[in-house]
Amino acid sequence: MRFAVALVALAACGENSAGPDAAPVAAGTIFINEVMPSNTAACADPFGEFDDWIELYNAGDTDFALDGYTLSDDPIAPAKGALETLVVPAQGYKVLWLDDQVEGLDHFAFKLDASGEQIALYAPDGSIVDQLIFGEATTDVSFARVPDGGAFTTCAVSSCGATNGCE
Ligand SMILES: [Ca+2]
Ligand SMILES: [Ca+2]
Repeated sequence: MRFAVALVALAACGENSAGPDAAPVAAGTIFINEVMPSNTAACADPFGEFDDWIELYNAGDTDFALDGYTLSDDPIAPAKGALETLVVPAQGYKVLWLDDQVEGLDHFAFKLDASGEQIALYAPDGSIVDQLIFGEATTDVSFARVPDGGAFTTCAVSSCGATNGCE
């Protein structure tokens, strides 16, 4: 009897997640806005370390909670990094450190390959919200969408946590 009740509860939960009250769609609103696979002097994390970083940008007018979203450099393992309680503020930015260090929720257990690879943000349903596939990266030069949310270019003057302009 208990088993049957549990099955009914699971089915109801699945229906709700696909219903009209589902979480807001991130694609087209949340962007991987800037990526730096090789950082020696551009932007330091709160511990003073020049680690690999990416910047998310929220083009929307409301704060966006990333609970259930994941980040990965490997399409075979999209759930490498869980974004948990992180929030991208409305019209704002969130810098994430790919440093393989245990330094907080905005630090992740993998780094970017400066010789080229990819980085993608996944929605809770596993779909890709945004991604960048990049070639060899120049040290302290970022791949950045200019203007914010626009097309990728390279920026010798990067802007972690601030609007992209390459200057
Ligand atoms: Ca660090
Ligand atoms: Ca920026």
